[in-house]
Amino acid sequence: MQRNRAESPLLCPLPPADALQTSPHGLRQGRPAGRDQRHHHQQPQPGGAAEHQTGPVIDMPVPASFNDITQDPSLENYIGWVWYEKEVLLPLRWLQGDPAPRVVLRFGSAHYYSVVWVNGVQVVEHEGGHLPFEADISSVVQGSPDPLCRITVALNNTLTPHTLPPGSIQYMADKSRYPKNYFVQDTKFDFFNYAGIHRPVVLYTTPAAYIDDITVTTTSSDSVARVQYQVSVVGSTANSLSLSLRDQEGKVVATGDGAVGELKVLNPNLWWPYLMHENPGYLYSLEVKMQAQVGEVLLEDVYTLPLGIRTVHVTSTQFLINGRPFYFHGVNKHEDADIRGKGLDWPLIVKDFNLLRWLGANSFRTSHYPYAEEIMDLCDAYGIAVIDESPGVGIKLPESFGNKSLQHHLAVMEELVRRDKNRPSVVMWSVANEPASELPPAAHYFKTVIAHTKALDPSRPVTFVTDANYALDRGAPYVDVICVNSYFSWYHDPGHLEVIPLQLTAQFDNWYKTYQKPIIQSEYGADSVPGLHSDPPMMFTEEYQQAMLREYHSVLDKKRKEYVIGELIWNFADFMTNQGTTRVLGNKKGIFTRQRQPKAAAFVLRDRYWKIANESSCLPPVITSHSFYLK
Ligand code: BDP
Repeated sequence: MQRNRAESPLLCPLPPADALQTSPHGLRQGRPAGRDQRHHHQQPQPGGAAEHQTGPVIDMPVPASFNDITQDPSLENYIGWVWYEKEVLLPLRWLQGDPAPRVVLRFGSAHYYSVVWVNGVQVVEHEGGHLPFEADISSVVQGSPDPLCRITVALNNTLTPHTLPPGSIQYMADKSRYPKNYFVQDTKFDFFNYAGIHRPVVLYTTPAAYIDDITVTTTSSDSVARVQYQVSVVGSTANSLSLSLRDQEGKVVATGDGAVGELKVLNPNLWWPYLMHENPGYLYSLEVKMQAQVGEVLLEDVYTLPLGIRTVHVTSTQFLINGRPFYFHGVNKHEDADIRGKGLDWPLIVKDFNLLRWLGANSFRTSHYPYAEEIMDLCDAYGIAVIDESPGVGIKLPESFGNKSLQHHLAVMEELVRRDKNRPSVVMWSVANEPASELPPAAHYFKTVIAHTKALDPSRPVTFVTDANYALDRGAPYVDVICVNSYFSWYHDPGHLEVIPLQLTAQFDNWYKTYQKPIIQSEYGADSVPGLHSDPPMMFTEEYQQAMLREYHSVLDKKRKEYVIGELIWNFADFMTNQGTTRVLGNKKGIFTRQRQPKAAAFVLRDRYWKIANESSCLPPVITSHSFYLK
């Protein structure tokens, strides 16, 4: 469980789309020395951004990536320290009381390594983008005579062989070809390494004794469901806990007490994926109340958790949700858009969910890192099944399989599982994408990461996504579901659509014969530049993208009757990458453009996904009216 902005009336978000700044300062770039990866973890000096840093000062919106906000190409490709700063006034009631409330500063995510000060006092540092972190700032702000709270953030987007994702700095020493101190950041993944404070920053309070974590798992038979819960409290040993579970009409359907227990729900409304039931994404609401006597005072904390009742099982040929076979007909996505880069963008998020429903997609993979909690909330509510992927993308260098990297990967899985473990939409964890899993150390590495993830959450299957040869892959023995990426007639035999039936059939047969585990085609696709046409189809045209999809689909149609349990197109939408000779303003394998307009391939996929949904015994809710998502 991660407490977030929705829970507390005392919550005081820093204004979204406002600059984190002290007048008139916003974001500053660090010293060039800070760019050197050898100084990556050298602490920047505490204190204000304005006092300590060189470089231009820019008004910078939060949340957003900083890269595409200005006209300055050096900021677009900047590697190193940047500084954000903002002053906020805290309500006086947050600063007083006996005991005074606990004041927390929370970041939804910041890319990549962050150090945070409040009023010049360091309160937290955090390694890794894509996941939240927070600091208890009570002692700092409550000790101050002034309700003004100065928040200063130093952020460094340098990737090293031991970060997730990994990267390395290449120094170009040849003075005849490169300017002095020239370097580039090399990464082995195919998306632009946007950086900045990507998700909301909020301040919230809890009582001094508070609910720190809740874990729920659910099981069900036809007429009874059981919700196992575990609640942990911090700040008091003498406390009482009471729980009540309400249905969507607000009726209490089960109650419980104590830190560990089970709720019994008669005739439950199960959480079903979109297109598998006429009422997908059914969420109960679990209210957990804590009362604790601290000195003379009785403290009360309340946390309300949306809760979906569903089960997930994997057999050698099937993926079962609530005991029924589930076929993933979905997409791979990115957090990516014009101008804001990877910054959270509500209109874009809601647009994407409307497109997913239009498409008839019932699932996506969070390629290649955990997505914003706001996105995950909508997956829970709309019944979109999620393969929740860690930022383990581009693990290619031998040194990235060593103990230092492994320990960091385990820590990242802990953060991810803690954040998303209670989400019914999350049906599987993916620990990595396309690692060099044929290397000998990959065996120990993936065995350990997968075992650790299963220990953290025994209720879900675990996988990683591979593009290695079936006979050489050293991580595959440890996964529950084989997820394979392939680009026949694109990266292999470019232009030769006729090889697909043979090669794709062999791919599936080989993997299945070796492992007898169900298989997901976790990526396939072709770039297309919208508006480029040719007949017969040629690469990069809309016709070629359509034709390639159709070739894949005819093989998938045979294999989904056997052991193939899903297909996820690469990609939902075009997205930005590093510049390169194979990228025309980014990766163009989207079936939608970056601005979310359909290419011809979107209609091919839409026909297919609705056909698959209608074939099953499920009841597809055809969208006939518009409902608005209000938050
Ligand atoms: C796959 C990667 C994905 C890339 C895609 C491509 O998993 O991140 O964007 O190839 O090249 O191998 O389009």
